Amino acid sequence: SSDKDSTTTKTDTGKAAAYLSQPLVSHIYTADPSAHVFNNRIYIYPSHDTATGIPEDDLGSHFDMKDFHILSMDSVGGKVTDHGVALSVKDIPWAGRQLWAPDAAFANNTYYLYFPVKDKQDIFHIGVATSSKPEGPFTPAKEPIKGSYSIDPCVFKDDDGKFYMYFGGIWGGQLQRWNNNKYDSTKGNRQPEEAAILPRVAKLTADMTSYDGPVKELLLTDEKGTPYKEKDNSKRFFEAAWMHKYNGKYYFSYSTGDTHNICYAIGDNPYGPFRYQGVILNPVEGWTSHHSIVEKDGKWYLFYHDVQLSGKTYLRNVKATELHYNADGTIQTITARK
Ligand code: FUB
Repeated sequence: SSDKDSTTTKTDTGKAAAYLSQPLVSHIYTADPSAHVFNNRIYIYPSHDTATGIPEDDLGSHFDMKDFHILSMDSVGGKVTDHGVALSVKDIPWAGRQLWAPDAAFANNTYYLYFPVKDKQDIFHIGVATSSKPEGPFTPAKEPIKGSYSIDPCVFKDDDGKFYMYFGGIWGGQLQRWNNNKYDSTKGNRQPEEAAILPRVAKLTADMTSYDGPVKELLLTDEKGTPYKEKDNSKRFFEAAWMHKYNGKYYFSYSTGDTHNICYAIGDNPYGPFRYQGVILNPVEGWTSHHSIVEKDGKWYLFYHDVQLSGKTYLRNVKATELHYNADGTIQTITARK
């Protein structure tokens, strides 16, 4: 209905207890929630799912998103505001199609929105857009970030004020086509015995719009320190990178894609290596799983999505629930199925 595709500002309300694990908004479909606390308020940077009639395939062509809406709320369980269209694919000079999972950061008195989109040759790159307000509207740079590729940027601010971008996604996210930061359109998915493809990391320059040096691979290993093979698909990286810090340790979390887990691994510095610790979120309804983790007022929250409202994998709805650590710093696994 036209209501589902509304681009106007709307609000949803709900009572705190019942609200947890219910869709944060239901007047539009939203996914891939990257949550941040700016000015003591929670801002969520999600994908905006719509039904455009593109048939489903293994490359995710049915995820045919055209703009972003930013959501905000004072607290999890409180009133959620949809700030309307913050950036449209038609306003990004280099963009072709498929505006996928974004993230945001604040520095230099400016809010930066980072987004993956295919260029006019159908190759994913990551772009940046700026605004004076966390909810936008955002003005995109004329070119993608030089040296960027693939999807799902996560921009992490370390305690020393340096920012790092983690990114990448295999299959439809095209990471398998990039080796040593060079593109080869003939490279397909890896075979079961081959080394698993690794996520990427790049430090950002002080102006937040470029990479400060070459993109590096982020080494992920199993509990024993052994790097993964492609066949280790219940634990190896697929997409949805997120980084957060807890008690001085770096927690890198991600989706395993075709096995639908959100896993995490711990490291001692932003470049890793990262050793597997377990599952944060068991498979949800729908094929994709994509999350973020944020602290607000001393509590930790997991933002994630499922397809409760539509039952369709490409029409998702974002949710939030509390996340709990054990005394040893491990995270308690969340099962969010209805
Ligand atoms: O929303 C499109 C894609 O689906 C995202 O980029 C992936 O992380 C998956 O959630």
